[in-house]
Amino acid sequence: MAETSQLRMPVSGMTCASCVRRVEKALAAVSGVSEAFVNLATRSATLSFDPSKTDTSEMVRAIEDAGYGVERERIEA
Ligand code: 9UX
Repeated sequence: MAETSQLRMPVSGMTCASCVRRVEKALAAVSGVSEAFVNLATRSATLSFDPSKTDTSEMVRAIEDAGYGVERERIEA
């Protein structure tokens, strides 16, 4: 049975709705991520993922590779 974990991370550098879609797409492309919602108003990403398939650092890297930033110390499990 697949396990699902959730976490929320602050995303910096987003200024428009296209940014939101870019970050959501980058996160959804990570193997093990089942849901990725990005909120422009709160500048945060809410993620559901299988912890046996991916981890925080991989999801952070996906955001950074898309050209945005994450304040690692403010990631909430
Ligand atoms: Mo909007 Mo975001 O024109 O990198 S896509 S600012």
